[in-house]
Amino acid sequence: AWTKHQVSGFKDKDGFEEEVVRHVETTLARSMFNCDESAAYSACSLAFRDRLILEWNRTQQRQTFADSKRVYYLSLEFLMGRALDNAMLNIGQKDVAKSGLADLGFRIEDIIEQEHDAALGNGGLGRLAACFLDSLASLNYPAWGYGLRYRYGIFKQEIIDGYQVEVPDYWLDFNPWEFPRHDVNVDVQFYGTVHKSTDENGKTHAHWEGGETVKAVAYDVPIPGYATPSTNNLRLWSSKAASGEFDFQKFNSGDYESSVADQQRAETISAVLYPNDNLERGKELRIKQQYFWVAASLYDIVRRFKKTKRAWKEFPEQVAIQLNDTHPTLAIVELQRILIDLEGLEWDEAWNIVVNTFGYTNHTVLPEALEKWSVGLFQHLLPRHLQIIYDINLFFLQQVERAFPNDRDLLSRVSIIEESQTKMVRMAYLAIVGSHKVNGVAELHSDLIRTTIFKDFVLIFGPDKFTNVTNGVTPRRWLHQANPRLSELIASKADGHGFLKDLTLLNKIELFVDDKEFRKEWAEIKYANKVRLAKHIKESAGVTVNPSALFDVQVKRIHEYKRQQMNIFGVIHRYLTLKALSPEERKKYLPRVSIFGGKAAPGYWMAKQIIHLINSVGTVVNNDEDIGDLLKVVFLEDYNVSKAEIIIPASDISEHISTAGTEASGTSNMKFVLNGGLIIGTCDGANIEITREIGENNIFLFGNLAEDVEDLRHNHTYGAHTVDPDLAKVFEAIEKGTFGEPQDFAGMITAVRDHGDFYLVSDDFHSYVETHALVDEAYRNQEEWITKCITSVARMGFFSSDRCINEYAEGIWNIEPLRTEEA
Ligand code: 26V
Repeated sequence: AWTKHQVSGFKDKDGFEEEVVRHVETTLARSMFNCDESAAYSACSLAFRDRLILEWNRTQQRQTFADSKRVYYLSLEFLMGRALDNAMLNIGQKDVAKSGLADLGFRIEDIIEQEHDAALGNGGLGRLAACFLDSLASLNYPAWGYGLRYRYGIFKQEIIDGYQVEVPDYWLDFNPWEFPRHDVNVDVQFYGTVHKSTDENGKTHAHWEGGETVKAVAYDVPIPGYATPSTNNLRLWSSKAASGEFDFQKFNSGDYESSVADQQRAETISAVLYPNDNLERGKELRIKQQYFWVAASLYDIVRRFKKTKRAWKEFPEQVAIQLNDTHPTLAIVELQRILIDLEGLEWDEAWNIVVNTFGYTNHTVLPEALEKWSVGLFQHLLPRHLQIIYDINLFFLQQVERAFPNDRDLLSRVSIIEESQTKMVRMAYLAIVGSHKVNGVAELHSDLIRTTIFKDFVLIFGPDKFTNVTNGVTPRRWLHQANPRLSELIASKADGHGFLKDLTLLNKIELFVDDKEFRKEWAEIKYANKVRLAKHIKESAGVTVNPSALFDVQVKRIHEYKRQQMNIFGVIHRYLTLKALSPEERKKYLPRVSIFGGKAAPGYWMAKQIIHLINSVGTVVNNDEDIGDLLKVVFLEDYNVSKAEIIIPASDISEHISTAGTEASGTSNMKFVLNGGLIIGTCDGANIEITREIGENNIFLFGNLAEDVEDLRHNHTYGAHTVDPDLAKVFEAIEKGTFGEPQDFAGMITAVRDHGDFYLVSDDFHSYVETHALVDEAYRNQEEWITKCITSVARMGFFSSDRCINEYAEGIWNIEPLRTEEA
């Protein structure tokens, strides 16, 4: 029945083919006789893009006409992955394309694979933003994303001799999914000075004269909803020199080189995505990116509001702006500046509007990830904004002082300005003070921010300002697209594909948990997905793995808190155990493939050491004839969204083993379970809610709890700290040179043994190893294992990003979906 409500697609496969041929012959100016896969990809994308554009325009018109409240999602990262497959599925015409392409002599999978990932993000935070865009469009919310159009996305990772090497990701060569809007551009100011003047009424006015202007040019990306005509917009800003191609003044006066240099400096702003995840370095270019993007986006939002000719006080009834972490916090200051300096509002009236407009999502409690910018840098780059920040802080501290008189300690703890050697602006505090809601991304995480890093603010503002919205993932990409056979099997038992729009309908499959035929097909699909991954492993890493072995996967950014080092130590422990057995005893062991993937930040020395150890262990173990298929260790190069779509559906067990209290949510944990894989994990982030939903018999939890971490760390520093005996044997083997030059891995060992084991690797190691033994045991009983998998999938309905977006819409944005014409 929903076919009526979707993007008007091609009439049939012939209609599709005609469009592809037309694009090959006209847009691409090629002949069908030399149409290779790359040209077929281009033409196919252009054909689908044409279908989207019409609905995209209609959606924008509908939203303008309805004149209802819009939400703007400000994120420096959108980890979109590929667009073509997603567009075909959301429009509901992948079948048409498949048979049309077959007629033209192509396999649809080969065509899909031609596309370069749009990798404008680091990891979980950026992928969450992409899932949110999919849900916002699928649920018909009037919503825009705003971000930066980086020329280089996250670097490509190559593994050379076991080491990570970074290669630039130039992805814009041919991108049919973006539309340059050269007519939509904004001049953004930097540096300069502030003058004050007094008018006839004695009121002072601030005027900021910028010292440098950079032009922001809009590039729009259509975001198709699933089974709906709604097609939303993602607007990405690209930086350009303000005076056009060249500064003709300089050009004419013979200063050609310096005019080129000016141009390049301007273009540098949107040149590259910062590749650190969870580490803030306070670089000037990074804050320039932030202000550039925030200023352009707010100008655009305000311009759109002004067209409605409403009074300013109605702004929060028309506009909700969500801050994805503190990266866009300057938007709070910029809106206040626009209202008081440019629009002439009084401070209090303006501030009221600002606070009611913004919501702030926190994504980490790691202190090294919390943004702080030096006051000096601000003074230089954004002098007027610094004044406004000081005023915001002054009024806020006065409010605190009135409510808590004579508590100087409290005042200095919550001040937006940190009075340290180098004075710093604490961006998270500014975001809290300037927003009406602050949310964490999983229950434990939201509790932690309320009781630790932001506890003073809970006291000041009351508990209602702080809330939880547990993350979710889009079932369109992470089930239907990544695992089409499983999606079909579920549809056959759940009355069709309705679960892709209401994921709680997955519960219908629990009725079939004992259905022989269903279970058989379930197992066959998992096996086929493993065969596909095995093929990829062979091609990319050169390792032959047995698809019948247990596939144990940890794919995510490499970070000490995520504890890939504990995983590889566990693998070494398994290897040593196997080696010590007789060939007869060894046969009783369950064959296992340990699969790793993930990027290290280029400057993160310890993370790079971890990658090197994983690869070195792989080289030794994979070539040990005593071991054979019993253990293989694979590091998959260049983990990204499109690789995740192959890896996740092939997992038997995946690792979500962060030190308790450090992983805010995790979202791949949800994707793995949704694809019929089980989890080994700590009581951290969303693992806790996953356990509550699927039942504790269906998950392998281990390790210390968040509430005990502080004491354990204290003991490491002041008590007797001995390394777990099994872990000590692992260290011994590394130090003997079993996996190559011991010096190469010394840092990983000293971190645990001599530097306080901050991430509790030793404390959790025993329970980790024991729990892996339970995994082996459980996997031997395939019947029970499959029951666990089916039951878990059936109970994953809660973790859809649709549920999550509905919670934001109701609890934070106060917006409603827009009815589409047919609805
Ligand atoms: C990001 C960046 C990007 C580059 C420059 C420096 C810098 C500093 C801090 C951050 C914040 C990263 C926070 C983050 O990625 N959090 C992750 O958010 C996911 C979505 O909510 C969540 O699932 C992960 O657990 C959490 O680590």
